[in-house]
Amino acid sequence: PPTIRREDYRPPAFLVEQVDLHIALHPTATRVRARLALRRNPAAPATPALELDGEALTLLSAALDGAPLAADRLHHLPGGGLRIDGMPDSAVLETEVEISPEANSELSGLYLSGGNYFTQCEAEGFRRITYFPDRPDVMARYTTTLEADRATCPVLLSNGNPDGAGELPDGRHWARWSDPHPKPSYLFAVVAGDLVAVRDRFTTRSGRAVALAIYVRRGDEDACGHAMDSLKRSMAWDEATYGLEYDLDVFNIAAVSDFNMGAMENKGLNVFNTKYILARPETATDADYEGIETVVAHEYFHNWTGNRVTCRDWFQLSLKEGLTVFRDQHFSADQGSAAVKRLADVRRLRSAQFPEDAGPMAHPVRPDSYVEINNFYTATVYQKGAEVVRMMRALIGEANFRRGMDLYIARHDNQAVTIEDFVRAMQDASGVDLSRFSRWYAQAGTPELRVWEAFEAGRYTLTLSQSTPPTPGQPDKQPVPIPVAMGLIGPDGAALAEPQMLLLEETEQTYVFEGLPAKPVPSLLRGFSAPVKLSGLTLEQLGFLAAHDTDAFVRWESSQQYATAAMLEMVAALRSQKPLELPEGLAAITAALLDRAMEDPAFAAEALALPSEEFIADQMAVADPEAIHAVRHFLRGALGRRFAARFAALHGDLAESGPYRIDGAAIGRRALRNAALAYLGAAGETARAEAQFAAATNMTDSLAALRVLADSDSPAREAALAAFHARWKDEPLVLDKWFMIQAMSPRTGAAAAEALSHHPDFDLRNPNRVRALVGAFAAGNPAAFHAASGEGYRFLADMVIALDAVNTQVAARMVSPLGPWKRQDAARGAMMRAALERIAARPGLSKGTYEKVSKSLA
Ligand code: BAL
Ligand code: ZN
Repeated sequence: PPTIRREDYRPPAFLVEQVDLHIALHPTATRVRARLALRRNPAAPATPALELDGEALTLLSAALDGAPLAADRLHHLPGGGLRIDGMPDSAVLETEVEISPEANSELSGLYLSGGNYFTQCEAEGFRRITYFPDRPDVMARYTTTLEADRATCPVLLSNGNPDGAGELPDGRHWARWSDPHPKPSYLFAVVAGDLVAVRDRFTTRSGRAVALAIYVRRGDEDACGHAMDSLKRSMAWDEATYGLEYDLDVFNIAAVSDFNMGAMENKGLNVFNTKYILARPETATDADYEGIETVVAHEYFHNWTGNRVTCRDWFQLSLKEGLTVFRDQHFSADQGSAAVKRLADVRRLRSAQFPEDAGPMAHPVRPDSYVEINNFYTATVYQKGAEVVRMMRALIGEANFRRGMDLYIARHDNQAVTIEDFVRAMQDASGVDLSRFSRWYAQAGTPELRVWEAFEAGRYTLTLSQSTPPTPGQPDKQPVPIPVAMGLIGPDGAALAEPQMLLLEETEQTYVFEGLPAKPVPSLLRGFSAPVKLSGLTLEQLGFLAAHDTDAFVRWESSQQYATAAMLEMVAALRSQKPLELPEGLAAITAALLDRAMEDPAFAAEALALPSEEFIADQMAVADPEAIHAVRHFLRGALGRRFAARFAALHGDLAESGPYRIDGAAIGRRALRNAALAYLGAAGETARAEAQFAAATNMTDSLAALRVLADSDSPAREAALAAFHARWKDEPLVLDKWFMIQAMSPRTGAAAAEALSHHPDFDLRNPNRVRALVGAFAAGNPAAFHAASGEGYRFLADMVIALDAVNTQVAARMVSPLGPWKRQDAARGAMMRAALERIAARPGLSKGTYEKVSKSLA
């Protein structure tokens, strides 16, 4: 399959001014009539031919300016597109195609889920609905007329505002939608079927009344409150923070249980995975509630950053995604504890993006090439992209950043633009030269920051150096500007200097602080001011910072770094057959955390969690999954035993009385209480978990208890899993949790995971279920996935091969855990390669899976 390169970008030969669609819905034979008003693009070299993308379409008719197109002017292209020769400068093209939503297991284009119709067009799904120049720099106005059977399809939705509806013969009906805003085809959407609406209203600050609705399956109406509330808060926040108002009379959301992504920002008609809409205390965890708030905000914020101003081409994906993740993170931070939100974001960045940056698929935030764009909806484009925007704001200041956003939108409203356009707006608004900063968009890899210090006669010298390791296709790296938020702390814990922002622009720079009464401890990267790896502090300094820093991030980070160092030493000890012991320094940090736990329970819960096995593996040149697991298991048990009385007291004291609430304080208390429960479970005390499981009235507590039991050798394990299944077998999102708990349990080996894939409730066609079992096992159960027998790798390869015939996007995603084979020992590396080679050898492999597998093998 061909590689698409950023440098090969050419403007489209033709623009589309107006699209009028008529879609007669039918499960196996949907008819799509498209009328495109085309105009030659003055900005492109003249060409006589028009090329249209198309995939899995059956062409029924084609006419240009009212006359059927003769066969010698109409050519079918390899891959499914069309070429029309002899094009005038402007013309109206009318096509009719037939498609089968029922046969569409890719979940891209128009498909059926539970008997209802949904679409997904990003990135390249619109070409599976009609022939079109399916690229984001072709922006058009759309009207969409939908026609369907009234009894089975009472709801007919598309983008924009409603624009008429009526009856048709034979029990059919129609509805028309008009979208006044020009948009790229990837934002097109249709939802139709037997859905019910939960309604509300929002009035924008300039007085526009917006009708809000969330469409769900009958019976789920009571589970939409949190999503609706999150939507209204997002709308108000974007007005207050950026002056951005909503721009249509309706804002509709539809929830679907078969969905490749989390959600999709289609103009005026967001389509959501049910996972990010439905929540009741009995069925959704606190993390689910937080996910809903974040994703609802994210999709809403796209209305300006993505929809009104969109991407010129898919290499610019982070233009909308990095910026919109930055905006949703900022919004969520404003809703509760900003410090705890930051820890969660950093944890996620480090668990998903840092490994990506160190693996075979490493790519810049703005990639230079791709085979399948769906493979680039990555943690790098999203999460690292958000960090880059965050650093830019730190460099130019909040007020300038806001001015830059205003300028960006004023300049580029209704345009498809590039990341350079965004950076230029920030630069013009602030007067700060950002040319060097743009390297963050162009270079892959995580910069490594090192610290040296000297102190003499009141003069403290801090030297920082940076280097970025080579990544595929980028052997040599230039220094990037790294904002280092910092402070200096004296031996008594008091600040010895004003907090400040150092800017490390060169490979190495030295900073001098005069007149200090004593040697300070440097508190660096406060708030994680840059997405880098920091090293060079001693264990003693880390322990001190964990206890004394005023910056919550550095306190947390220092305790995590301390634990990491201790765990790496223990792994080395275990490998040379030495007995494991609880490091007293780590016990002291834990004791200090417990002393202050009730000051901020949410923070304490985050800080008490040991670094993940994956994170420890990432710190080793060659990982040792069994030893890492044994060490972490040992440490959790040892800490649980050492502090058993205090964990038991916390668990008792934090017991909830009164109704379930989902504010930050209540979430924090449950998190700390369940952290205590988990430590007690690790110490072999499962009676509390059994009692909590039996009595829980909310999913957070129920699942936390089930996780403890599932990870234990308690006789109650099987009964608890069976009871959970029996109770929730008709709730798909809860059943996903049942699969996930088992997939991630160290007690589940590869054979047990494989057995779960034959469970009657497992379904390869449902992406959530696949992620809950296969994704969770391969990415979240490292000891079992990397079992020395190779069974884990074989299981994953079998699943990828089976999935590739059903849903290529999900299949390609599942390849990732096999990528970093160079980080494993020779025997495991060889088995991982063998698994990749077995996938690569499959005839008819999709180009997305092929790209992941071939890049992993390179
Ligand atoms: N645009 C795809 C889903 C999202 O990032 O919002
Ligand atoms: Zn997005």
